[in-house]
Amino acid sequence: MGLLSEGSPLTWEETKNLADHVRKHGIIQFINLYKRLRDRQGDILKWGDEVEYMLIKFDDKAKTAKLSLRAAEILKILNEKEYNDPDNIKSLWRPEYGAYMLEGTPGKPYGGLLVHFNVVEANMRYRRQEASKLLEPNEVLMSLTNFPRTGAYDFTDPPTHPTPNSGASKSLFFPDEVIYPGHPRFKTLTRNIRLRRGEKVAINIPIYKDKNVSSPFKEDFSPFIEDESSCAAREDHIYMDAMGFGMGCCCLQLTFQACNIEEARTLYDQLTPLCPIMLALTAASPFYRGYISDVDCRWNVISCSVDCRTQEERGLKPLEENKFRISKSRYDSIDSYLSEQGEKYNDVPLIYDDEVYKQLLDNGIDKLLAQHIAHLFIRDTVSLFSEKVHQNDLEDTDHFENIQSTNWQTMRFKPPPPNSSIGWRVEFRPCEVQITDFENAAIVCFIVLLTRVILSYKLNLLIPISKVDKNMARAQRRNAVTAEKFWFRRDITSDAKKQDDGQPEYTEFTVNEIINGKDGIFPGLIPLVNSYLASMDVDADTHCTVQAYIKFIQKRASGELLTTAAWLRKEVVSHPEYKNDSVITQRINYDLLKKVQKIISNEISCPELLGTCMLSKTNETIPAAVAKAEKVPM
Ligand code: GSH
Repeated sequence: MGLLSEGSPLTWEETKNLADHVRKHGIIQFINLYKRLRDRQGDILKWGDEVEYMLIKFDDKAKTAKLSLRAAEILKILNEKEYNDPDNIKSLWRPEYGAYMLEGTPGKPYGGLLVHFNVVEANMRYRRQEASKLLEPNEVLMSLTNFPRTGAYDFTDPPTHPTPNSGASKSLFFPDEVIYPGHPRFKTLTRNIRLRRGEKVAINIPIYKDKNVSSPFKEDFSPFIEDESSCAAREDHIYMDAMGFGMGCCCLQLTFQACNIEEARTLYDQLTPLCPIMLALTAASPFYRGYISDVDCRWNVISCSVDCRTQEERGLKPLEENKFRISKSRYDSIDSYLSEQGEKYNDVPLIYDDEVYKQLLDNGIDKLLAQHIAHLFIRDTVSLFSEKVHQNDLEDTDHFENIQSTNWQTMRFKPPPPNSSIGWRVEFRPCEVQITDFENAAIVCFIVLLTRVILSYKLNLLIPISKVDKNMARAQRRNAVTAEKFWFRRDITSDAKKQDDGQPEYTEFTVNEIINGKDGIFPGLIPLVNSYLASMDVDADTHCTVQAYIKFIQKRASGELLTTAAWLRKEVVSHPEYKNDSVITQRINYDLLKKVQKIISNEISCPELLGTCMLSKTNETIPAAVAKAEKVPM
């Protein structure tokens, strides 16, 4: 997340009345920036990771683990360093949705050298230590995708209480005090999403039907019997009713700077079919509101948690006040490719305002980019600050960013910010965050290596968008890595013309086949990465580190190592206090997170999750001689 605009939020009524104003000026701002920057060339490949963390507070006497709501206090201290010496910092820290969340990135982006792969994990470690130094005794920073008991009884430190009749969420379970208090964006979004939708958000995730779960599973929400929750809650599902259940989850994101707009469009498209595959491979969130669910990933939870579509837009009522039926939430997978190569795979009907689309075309923007932007702009603003209403459309881009940054999709196509040295970028957003720095570094380096392989070998991974959507649904199912098959392009190495051998362009593979290859049928992404690496000069330490990461990814894909989600499930169901009722009690939660803490601090090993050779040679600094030897400019 970039630096957030600050100011005083307008009321929902005021914001709603300015929706067309924001759209109109947002489009003009995009047109102006496009004209200024479309021919920008020669930016070099840079990239960076973003890790989201949670603060956990243990009570060893009471045997509880709760979310500690001190992120704002800690962030204030972390940000001082940046404020005092912005050019010499090794990390950047930003707020996120939860009052218990922190987002950390490297102080500077990494570049094109292979040796940069050797500093990723050390920098992640540095960040974890830097923030951890500011914690109280028994407080721990964890990169957990979801806290198992969010919204269950007594889940925060200090204790908080939901306010179903007032406030931003009006949740039965998620108190407003658990929303980050230091910036108005988060509460404003929460309130406006609920008000725009016309009712609370409704998240229903299938419960894991262990043998002692009642059938049907139905919770009693009294005394809120008349509350809309009793209608929205579905049988055999874990019901949640607040944005915090979704946006309170943590993830691992990557941003790439491309050398020009064309390369950015190629990367955006080529990484799209990998989103569901990487979601399945990084699955890490099987627990919600103190229950074991039947899904392994956060994706649909967040999607429903910010679903601001009205009943008309969701197709439940005829269109009267609203303009469009909209098939997806603002948080979902992308709906169209951007490169010429991708055009023929855009098989999902795109909703947009014809006038906006035409205005973009009339200003020299090509069809593919115009429809992408017009489609993002079917959304209303859900957060507007009084200071930002009137802007200079030739210089400012806040209205464009307002809509762009609340379209939370698997991929994000990012124009250069005004007056900066930053080029066209793409963001890769599906991955769930893992428990250890080793795992997160492995995933990050694997994805960056894939981008190099895609660009150098001119790979083509494209499949129809509708198939990517199908894969997104499959990726979230329990044990998807080993149990599911995913649509994937059959021949990714030869170009489409040469490929006309009468066979279908895409077929279904397991994650193992996609990552490790299938004899004589599919080369596998890792073998391609390895052949790319074999052609490069790389120093011994970086080689060792990258090989450890690659082996780890291979084993996760083959099922030899458990996914984080599978490991978390296993820990809970084998706990002596577990009663086969899919309930995660305070004690089970405490023991689970204590174990996570010991894994992070290397007090215990966890070979079923991490393997036995998770030793990288990661290093905080790049030796000058190594950088020079790679003969690539720093
Ligand atoms: N934690 C999220 C996930 O697991 O996918 C991603 C982070 C995110 O999208 N955060 C929201 C946001 O708007 C918080 S409301 N971030 C700023 C941005 O995306 O520009």
